[in-house]
Amino acid sequence: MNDKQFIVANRDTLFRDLKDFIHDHQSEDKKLALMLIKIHRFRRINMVFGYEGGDQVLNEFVARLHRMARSKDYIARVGNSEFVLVLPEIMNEGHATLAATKLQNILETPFTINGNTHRISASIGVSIFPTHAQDISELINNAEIALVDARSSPRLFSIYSEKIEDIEVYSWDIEGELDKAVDNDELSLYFQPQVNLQTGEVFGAEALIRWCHPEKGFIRPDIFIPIAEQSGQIHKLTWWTLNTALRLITKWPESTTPIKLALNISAKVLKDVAFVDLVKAAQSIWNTPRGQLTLEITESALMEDLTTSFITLDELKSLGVGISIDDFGTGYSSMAYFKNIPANELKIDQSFVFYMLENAMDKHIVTTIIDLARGFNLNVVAEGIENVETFNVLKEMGCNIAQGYYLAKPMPQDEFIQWLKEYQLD
Ligand code: G
Ligand code: G
Ligand code: MN
Repeated sequence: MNDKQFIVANRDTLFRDLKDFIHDHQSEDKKLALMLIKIHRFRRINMVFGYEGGDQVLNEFVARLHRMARSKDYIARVGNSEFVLVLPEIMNEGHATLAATKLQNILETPFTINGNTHRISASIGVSIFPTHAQDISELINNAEIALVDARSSPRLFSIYSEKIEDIEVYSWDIEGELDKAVDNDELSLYFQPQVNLQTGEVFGAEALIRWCHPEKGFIRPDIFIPIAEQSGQIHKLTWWTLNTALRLITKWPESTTPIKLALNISAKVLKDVAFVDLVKAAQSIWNTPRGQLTLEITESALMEDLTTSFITLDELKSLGVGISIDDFGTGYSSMAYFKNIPANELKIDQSFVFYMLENAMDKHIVTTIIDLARGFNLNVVAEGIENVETFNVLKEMGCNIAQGYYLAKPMPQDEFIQWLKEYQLD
């Protein structure tokens, strides 16, 4: 661990110094790159390791950044887990790409926090003066647009271009297009299987919404769901998902124990007083057997308004609907409320499952959640299982349901039915 403290500018000094940088570059034939770096899941690092652990990561990150940077480069911390690296006097975009690649490489070595190794990932958005921007605010703005794009790029890195801006949220009317999407049949549901870890039987499937826009291609739910939540379109979407899913499952092959269906429900919808009636109506339209439908609610959504959500969840339970707490372990729940939680399932957040074999702390969290679930007689789903080793260890740990790419990726209805048939033959 490196305990040397490096000098890092803050947001205010960055703005001041950028003025000088831009001024210097105006007269010359040189370019300047602004890289916006966002460390992922930093909140979780703070939660698991405390602020001291979080600070250890930041110090080490800055130390590595200093080691890779040229002496004329400039580093600033602009948010909790956001940094800016200014690369003055570069000749072309290639230099920025090189720097971003180097940056991703220095993150490949795990970080040590309180003696535990931990992997850190970050997205990088780049914008170049004067190629992409004429002033500071445009430069930063375009780096932010690139940062959004970076999250879905293979190397978690993106350089601003008008094309990106075009597909990113900023410049087109997602809200308007989303309204049409429902009517134009652009939405579909994919299903990802869940298997009983102890018996090997199929337990159920999680339905995941997909939007294929005729011109823009696939648009990720992490982009359009938050917009739908803000605009209120989430209610229409939820009604669509509920009905589509319950209609589709009537075509699933018969099996000895009915295959459960899990749907994601956003916090916004949970607060809607009419929601319970909608679920009731959809179940009666499609004749859904009691116990087949499970609703996944994120732990953080639940925590937003405990009293109201507990009442709603109790009403849903009385309709024979299962309640699963999604992304469990990331939402700061306390034992005080846990004993009354109206749920029958916990879903361990995939970030804990990904590295549980190499990270003792992650494994410890997984064990704790499994024990907690058993103590309260709840099902426990591990999602994000990507290999057989993780699958086997979870089985030994007494986890009861598995979900992840190791078993299957989310699939369209026809493929899912095919998968079921083949799986059940084995
Ligand atoms: O399937 P994918 O990994 O792209 O999903 C990204 C996120 O979008 C996940 O957090 C998932 O829970 C959420 N999501 C997927 N489908 C739905 C849906 O139908 N409704 C809501 N509210 N969220 C969904
Ligand atoms: O937030 P929520 O738990 O609903 O997110 C579910 C998302 O996780 C789905 O979109 C699905 O595509 C994704 N997912 C499921 N299993 C795996 C896995 O094994 N690896 C990765 N990387 N993602 C997964
Ligand atoms: Mn989910």
